Amino acid sequence: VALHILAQNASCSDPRRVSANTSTIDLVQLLEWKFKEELLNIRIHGNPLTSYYQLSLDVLALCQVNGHFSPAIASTLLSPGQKKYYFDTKFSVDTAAVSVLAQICLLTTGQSLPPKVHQKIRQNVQWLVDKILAEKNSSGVIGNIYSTGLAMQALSVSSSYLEPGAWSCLKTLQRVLDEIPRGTFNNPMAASQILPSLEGNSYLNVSRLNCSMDSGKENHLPLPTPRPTSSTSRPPSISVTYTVADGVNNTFNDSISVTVPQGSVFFKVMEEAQNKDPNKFSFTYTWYSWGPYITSVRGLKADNKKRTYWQLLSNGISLSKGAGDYVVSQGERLEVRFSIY
Ligand code: B12
Ligand SMILES: *[C@@H]1O[C@H](CO)[C@@H](O)[C@H](O)[C@H]1NC(C)=O
Ligand SMILES: *[C@@H]1O[C@H](CO)[C@@H](O)[C@H](O)[C@H]1NC(C)=O
Ligand SMILES: *[C@@H]1O[C@H](CO)[C@@H](O)[C@H](O)[C@H]1NC(C)=O
Ligand SMILES: *[C@@H]1O[C@H](CO)[C@@H](O)[C@H](O)[C@H]1NC(C)=O
Ligand SMILES: *[C@@H]1O[C@H](CO)[C@@H](O)[C@H](O)[C@H]1NC(C)=O
Ligand SMILES: *[C@@H]1O[C@H](CO)[C@@H](O)[C@H](O)[C@H]1NC(C)=O
Repeated sequence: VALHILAQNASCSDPRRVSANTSTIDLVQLLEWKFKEELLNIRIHGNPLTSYYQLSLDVLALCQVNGHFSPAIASTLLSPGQKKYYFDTKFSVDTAAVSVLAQICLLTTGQSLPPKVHQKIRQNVQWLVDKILAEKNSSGVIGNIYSTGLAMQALSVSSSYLEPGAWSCLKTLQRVLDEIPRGTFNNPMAASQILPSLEGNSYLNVSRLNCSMDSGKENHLPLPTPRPTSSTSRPPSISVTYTVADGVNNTFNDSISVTVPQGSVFFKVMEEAQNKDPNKFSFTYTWYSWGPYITSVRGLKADNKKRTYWQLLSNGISLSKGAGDYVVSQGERLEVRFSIY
């Protein structure tokens, strides 16, 4: 809902009056309600229904459209914390970046904050900015390449929290530009998260658009006609090892050798294994905007309440792409491992 509010806003359409079939929906009211449900769940169970990434999106969207919520509660919600900003032991740059955007919005949007709240938010942002910077490597990547776009947005709106010379925006930008022709951002979601920072924008610019510039104009985006893929010869086959393992309770760990056409993705390997031996290698998935998300393997289901998920690995290293995008190569040792985040 938060993402839809931002999208409606960016399209110069009112998120409080979205026409849906014959009626209209108030997305802002809907998000206010969902946000309350999240706060309630945290009070009762100590954890959100979704994640702190999504809570940050909530605050960002509600702040942008002047929705009804308490900045004081938001400042406590987004304060430093292991459970909030880490998956297992790994700091989540993505989560921190959206949290910074949300809190810079709180600091810069119209309504004046009580001094204590103002100061708390400033402290939160400082902690987050320092943590984000600590995840930067010498080539300019911040976290991994898919968190870099969000990190750029966060750092560009919080420049007053950075020591001079602490971050070279140009170097990061150059690194991102180098990755584009390699197809790194071919996934539409990956593209959508990298684009704003390439145009000097952040999600905070969404509510500052001049919509009167758009009125009366028809939008005709020229869409490229897809070129027919001229693959005449069949690609050669490659073989990989595929393992399914319960890394939580160690109840199983089975491997199989699978042959797939060169250029196949991880998902294809999983399908082949499932065909060969459904008892051991069956799996289910849910389709998200990022692609297929693996929800269960061999009947063992991922469960957010227990913080379990099916992790994808190659040669023992966690992948930064999903099963639908990761292209496998000859001799690779692939694994899906039931893990805790
Ligand atoms: C939270 C999160 C998770 C949680 C999801 C559960 C939860 N508690 O919410 C956990 C830790 C389990 C997770 C797992 C994975 N994730 Co993740 N995740 C995120 C994060 C930080 C936020 C997603 C979100 O809430 N979006 C907002 C909501 C509104 O959008 P949504 O699409 O409905 O969100 C759901 C899906 O995105 C899904 N999901 C989460 N991650 C992934 C990854 C893939 C490939 C798919 C298809 C779906 C998916 O879970 C979300 C919650 O229900 C994003 C960061 C980002 N920049 O987007 C990374 C991100 C999407 N994940 C990523 C990756 C790589 C993975 C893994 C493949 C890692 C791995 N090696 O195993 C696995 C998925 C494996 C599988 N089973 O298929 C990458 C994707 C990059 C890419 N090019 O595809 C991102 C961008 C992080 C990054 N910077 O690398 N993830
Ligand atoms: C739209 O409204 C009609 C009439 O109320 C209903 O039959 C139809 O299922 C609705 N469609 C959707 C997509 O909600
Ligand atoms: C920086 O991180 C990226 C993505 O994780 C990686 O590909 C690259 O090799 C790293 N560069 C250096 C110099 O460590
Ligand atoms: C986005 O907003 C910032 C801050 O108001 C401004 O400096 C920047 O120029 C805006 N970006 C664009 C592309 O207009
Ligand atoms: C918005 O754009 C219109 C049309 O170009 C212009 O007349 C108006 O001054 C702009 N408003 C702002 C606030 O920039
Ligand atoms: C399963 O076995 C493989 C091969 O021996 C090993 O590489 C992998 O780490 C194991 N996985 C787990 C979760 O124990
Ligand atoms: C691991 O096994 C224990 C004991 O059988 C069980 O209580 C727990 O739910 C299992 N963990 C997961 C994540 O399934």
